[in-house]
Amino acid sequence: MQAGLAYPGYGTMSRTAGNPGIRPAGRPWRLALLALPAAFASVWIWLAVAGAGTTLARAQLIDLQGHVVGQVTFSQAGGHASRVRYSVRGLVEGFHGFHIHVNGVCDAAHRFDSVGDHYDHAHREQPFDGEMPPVLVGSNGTGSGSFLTDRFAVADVVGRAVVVHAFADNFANVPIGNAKDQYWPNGPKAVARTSATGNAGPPVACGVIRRIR
Ligand SMILES: [Cu+2]
Repeated sequence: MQAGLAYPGYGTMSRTAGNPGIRPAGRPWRLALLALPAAFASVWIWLAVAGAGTTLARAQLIDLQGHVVGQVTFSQAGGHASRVRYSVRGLVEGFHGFHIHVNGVCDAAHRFDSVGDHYDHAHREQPFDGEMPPVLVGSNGTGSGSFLTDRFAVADVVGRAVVVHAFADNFANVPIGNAKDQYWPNGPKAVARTSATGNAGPPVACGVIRRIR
């Protein structure tokens, strides 16, 4: 007999030993099997109808070899807010800067230089509007996430590029040090790197944001 699993308040539960007293025989059980998928289907239909009027855009991410490595969707979430969902694969483990850049051109042959500056409606430097929470890639090379941002509406970013950078974004938090091999607070080297990419390094994945609804 397999050892049971003890949970507070639930007594002892076993993975193998069923309780014949709780399984109804015959038709009621079959009806339950039919009702469950129907309930799921109705929820999905309701979600589809509820979201039918919202602007939706999608970007397929490619890497520097042109291989598809993920997808990002942008859905209008009311007012000026957007819901961003992403999934990536085949990337290096760790945090990666995740940005909207102004040009919707992903030229892998030229290391995605084609994406141009960061998107910001007021042409600020950091924090710019297209600076999003970082992508966290696990040890198996995949990552996924979802967040809400009011920095842009979906229509603002359609036709632009979403970029995953090689390294983490420092969000303008420049390390303070005074040794020669460290950044100096507000020193030209620190400011230049932070302004360019949040010190996130070059793009490693890129996708053009296209409206699909
Ligand atoms: Cu960037």
